Amino acid sequence: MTAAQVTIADRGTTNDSDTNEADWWRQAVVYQIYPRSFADANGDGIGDLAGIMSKVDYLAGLGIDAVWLSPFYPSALADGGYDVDDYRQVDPRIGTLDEFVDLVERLHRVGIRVFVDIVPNHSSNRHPWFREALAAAPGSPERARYVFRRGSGEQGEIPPSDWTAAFGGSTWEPVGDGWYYFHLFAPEQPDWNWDNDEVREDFLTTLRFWADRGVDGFRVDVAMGLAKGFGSDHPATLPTQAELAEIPIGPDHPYFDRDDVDEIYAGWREVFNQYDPPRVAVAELWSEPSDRKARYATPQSLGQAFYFDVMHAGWSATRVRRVVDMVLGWADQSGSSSTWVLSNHDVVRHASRLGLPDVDADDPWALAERDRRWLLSGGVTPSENIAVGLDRARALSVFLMGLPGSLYLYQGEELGLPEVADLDASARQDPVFFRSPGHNVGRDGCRVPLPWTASGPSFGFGSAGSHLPQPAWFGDYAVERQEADPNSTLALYRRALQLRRELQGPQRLTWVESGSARSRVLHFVRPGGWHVLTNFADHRLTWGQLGLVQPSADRILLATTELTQSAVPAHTTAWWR
Ligand code: TEU
Ligand code: CA
Repeated sequence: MTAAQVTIADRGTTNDSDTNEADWWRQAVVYQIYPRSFADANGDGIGDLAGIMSKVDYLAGLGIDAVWLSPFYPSALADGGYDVDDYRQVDPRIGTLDEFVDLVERLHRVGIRVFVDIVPNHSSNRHPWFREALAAAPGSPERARYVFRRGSGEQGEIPPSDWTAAFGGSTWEPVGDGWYYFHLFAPEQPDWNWDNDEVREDFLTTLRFWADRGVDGFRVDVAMGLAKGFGSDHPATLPTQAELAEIPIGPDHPYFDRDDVDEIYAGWREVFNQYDPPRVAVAELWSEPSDRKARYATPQSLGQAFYFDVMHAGWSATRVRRVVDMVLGWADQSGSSSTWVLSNHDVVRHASRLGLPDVDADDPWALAERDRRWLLSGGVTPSENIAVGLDRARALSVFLMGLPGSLYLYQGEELGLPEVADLDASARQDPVFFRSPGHNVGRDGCRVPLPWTASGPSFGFGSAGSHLPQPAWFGDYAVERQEADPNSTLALYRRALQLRRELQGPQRLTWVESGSARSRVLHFVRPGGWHVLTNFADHRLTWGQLGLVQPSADRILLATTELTQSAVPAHTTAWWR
């Protein structure tokens, strides 16, 4: 290090034993597959397990440690499969259980582990137990598996509360006898009653079912929503929506992040630990920054948690720095590892997002709000924003790849794929679009099937169409094209992930101050002298301005744009040793 570099923080988890087999997940790269949109082997326009099977070599070539499969269970697709009819079966449109077992074996053979998605907050309204609940009388054991409440008024015509659901509309759906069931999301997604022993037992059966079939880990949907504070039939009153909005999520909230969720996951942990190696899990948590999130990541609970905070930091050295420190702190606090995510099936793809004008606000939801408005206004993107977005996406992704901890990638981000922001209303599928008309166009734009070839039907997704229409420009991003281009985003991901594997060490980093450019640059060193530096400025910065002596060419490991003129260009991450 030169004299200009000052170590201002040194962080790490107490557990550096990543070489232990049971700890494989701590710094794993997990690639999310949205099965319906990955690859379609039988040409019906819907991605399937056989399609994933046909891409095992592609997945192995990426340099990932695991895949996470979004729901592939039988479903009416009222919410893209997050409305599960049967937790222990494969949707016949996607494949069979035998194919699933086969796929897990094939992936294991090439060193890729498998996560499946568990959706424990709600079932679908076609689940046999929900059908039984509807057929049974109020107060029956069948209804006790879900969250039923009687309405007020003579006939129960007034819903139990005026709460609004996450996708719009009321959280209460009447069933015709003066009673209502509670749904946090769409009416097709009735919430389970987690006070019910049969429900608890059934989920343990589901976890064992998949673990017995070789599944290594579970991604837990809406992990903070399970415990409800209003399970009994007639509490005096429920807060109004306006009052609810003032209750911070946590112990006093009626349904988000209550303390009693811990006990549920302690039971799951017992099941995980009955396997060798122990099964792992990651909690999906949407909430503001809070130390409470680390609870889900302890060894007594799910073991790891998604921290989406970096997604909400946008393109800003100071905000990203703050989030990185915060998340490393939570990793320490929980004895787990940090998790880094820029994209998933619920958000605008980050290659598009990072090209939008910044909103410099402390509100963690400010950027999500900007994205919502952008989509609503038609998602028009000037071509220079597309280029900037891609440069920033490459830089930020490679920055995160350098951080200690585990990284979750979303299918297509390795292609630098932008959002399909202008889908026609007639093509949309997301309940968010239908339930919040004129307010939110929904999440279909990040779920459009992948382009594998530059031309041909559905750009190689399948032999025919695709269940969400692909735009003409999709071919430009095709895997085929990027495999032939050493400067492609795909080539960058492959190279960076391979290097990451070689350079990976203990979960520790040391921040380095970057001269006068500090507010526009992040620079850290990992054990072994692995330097990671990102220039967030929209102009180049010379090594002198960075307070650094230019590393000789043979020390440079990687750069997300070409390093020229003794400078790090705008929107660029460089690694050197
Ligand atoms: O998402 C949880 C969730 O809270 C979402 O409403 C999230 O806030 C939103 O999608 C952000 O745009 C999970 C799944 O990831 C999502 O796909 C499902 O729709 C949802 O649960 C219900 O199962
Ligand atoms: Ca198919």
